[in-house]
Amino acid sequence: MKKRLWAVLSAVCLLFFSGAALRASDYPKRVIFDTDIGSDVDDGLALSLIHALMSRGEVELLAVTSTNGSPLVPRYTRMLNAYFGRPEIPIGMPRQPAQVMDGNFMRLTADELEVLSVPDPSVPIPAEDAVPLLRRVLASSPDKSVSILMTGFATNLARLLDSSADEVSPLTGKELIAQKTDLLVVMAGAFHDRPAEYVENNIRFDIEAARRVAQDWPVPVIWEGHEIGTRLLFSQEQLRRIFVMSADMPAYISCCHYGFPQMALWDLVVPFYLIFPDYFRLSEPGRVIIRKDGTCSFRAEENGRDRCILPVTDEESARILEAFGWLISLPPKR
Ligand SMILES: [Ca+2]
Repeated sequence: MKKRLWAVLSAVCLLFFSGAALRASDYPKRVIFDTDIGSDVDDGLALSLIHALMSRGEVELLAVTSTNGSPLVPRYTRMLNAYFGRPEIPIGMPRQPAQVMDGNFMRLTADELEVLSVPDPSVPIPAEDAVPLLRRVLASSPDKSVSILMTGFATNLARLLDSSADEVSPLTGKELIAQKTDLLVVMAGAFHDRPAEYVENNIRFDIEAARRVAQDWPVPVIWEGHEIGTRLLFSQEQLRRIFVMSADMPAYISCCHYGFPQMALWDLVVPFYLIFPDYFRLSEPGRVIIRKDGTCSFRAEENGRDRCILPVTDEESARILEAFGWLISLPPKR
């Protein structure tokens, strides 16, 4: 009898505490994905992972904004969204991009899959100017309801921060971010195991924008440094096994066209962290400093806005890769 009572009490406690951790109002998490998709293959994999989280009811993707100004980006992104049955997700592009990178794997993958995924490829792709799109999405969202995920350089987010009041909102960009978002998760910088003069790509491609975001972003920021993704690798052989039941997925076909024997999975960490933070260990609170030459460092500070993801151990890496594999090979709901 005692045992049964204990079991009932334990179940009630479990329900209570899990309910506290996972309030219904927290899910699905509303996200904006800001990316330099096409510069490397892992942005597309990260977008596939977001779609899997969306199919599981954990995420609602409000918009994809690219900092890569390549004309291939809207075509590739729409193909990927359409493959998962969501061709209507708005796509934003930077006016006067800081960088244009035509990853050929985008063209090859779109050539192969567009006809199968997009109902009518002749319909113009609804890509629009990124900053007005970001402002519109934020202005129409409830307070503190949006998390922003950044896996490219910071051009769009710095311009959003500097944007003025307009017809969609009387708030400045900084006020909108403070009112409507709760968290920014960023892949940028390097905080462990790298020489002090190292400049990470997502900072190097637009140093001023990265400095602006690091200095003035008004809500908490989680930083994934370069050292995290370099310990999260898939080989082509691992990918072949992961996608054995779903070899027609854009993520797999993109990796085949990309052709590198090994892929580091920096950008997947960003959406994965948002939903599964317990897979990672974080630094104490502090502040990320980005210098004029693009080098950066983290300084511990009481009540600091920032935290860095700590380098993953071999055991943590194995668990995270296992979860990545399941998520990116999850077929769309038909
Ligand atoms: Ca990226």
